[in-house]
Amino acid sequence: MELKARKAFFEKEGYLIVENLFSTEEVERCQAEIHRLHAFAAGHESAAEKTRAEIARRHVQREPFAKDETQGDNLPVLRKAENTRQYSEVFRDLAAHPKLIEVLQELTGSADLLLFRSTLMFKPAFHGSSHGLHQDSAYWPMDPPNLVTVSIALNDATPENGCFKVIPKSHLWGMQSWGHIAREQDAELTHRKDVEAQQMDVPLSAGSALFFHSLMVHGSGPNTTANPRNTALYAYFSPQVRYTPKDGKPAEKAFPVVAGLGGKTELTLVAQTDDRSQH
Ligand SMILES: O=C(O)CCC(=O)C(=O)O
Repeated sequence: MELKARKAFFEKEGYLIVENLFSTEEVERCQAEIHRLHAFAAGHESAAEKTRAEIARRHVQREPFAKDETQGDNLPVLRKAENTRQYSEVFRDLAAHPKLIEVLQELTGSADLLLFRSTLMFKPAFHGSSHGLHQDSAYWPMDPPNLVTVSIALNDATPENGCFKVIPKSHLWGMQSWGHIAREQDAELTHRKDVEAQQMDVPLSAGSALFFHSLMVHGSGPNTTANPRNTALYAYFSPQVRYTPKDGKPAEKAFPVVAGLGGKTELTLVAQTDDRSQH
């Protein structure tokens, strides 16, 4: 699909699949780094890696439904790792990869792009649990709610190992309420009987990417197979989006710049005003 056709599809459906965006070598580099991060979570690192391993340990979350189990070779069962760009060069570079930026600039219509989130979502063999259906913008202090997320498949993702599920055109529904995102293996993905039947599986081959609007309803089922389903997930926004924190969250926040903005490395957004300053 041409870039312009991709944008039209995204605006109509709320999502876009780009197949084989990354090469096998690029995916293997990410897989090796994921293995490294799991080793860090287990406390295994060289002296030279100590600082980044300590930061990584503060950002990984264990799978809440896996109790004390481990994966093979005694690695912990992790659900996700947040803020990967703080301790992983591999995932910092991936966030600003020119192949991603080209699509994101087209979808957002902005040459300037900031990074809201850099996460790894893990679904280890047999242990990966469900993510209930939800809209990301219902949880994010950003207005207008039109961020773009990309989920890059780092293994083949299928309905059996917990690939994404989306509801096409649901980004046009406005903000709604969804309940808990973390759900046990056999839990239903939503209590909302009115939307249940509209879910569509999005299988992806490793290296392919799903882009979606932050109001699009999505989730994922459990991993019931012996094959892991790991993804790199990034959310981006243009400087037109304001930071609108509530409930005692910091009044200003620095966001990494991944494209444009005169080559600045970050931009600090000040809460609920148009006053933006750089530090
Ligand atoms: O990767 C997944 O399985 C779901 C992630 C998700 O829904 C999210 O982080 O908003």
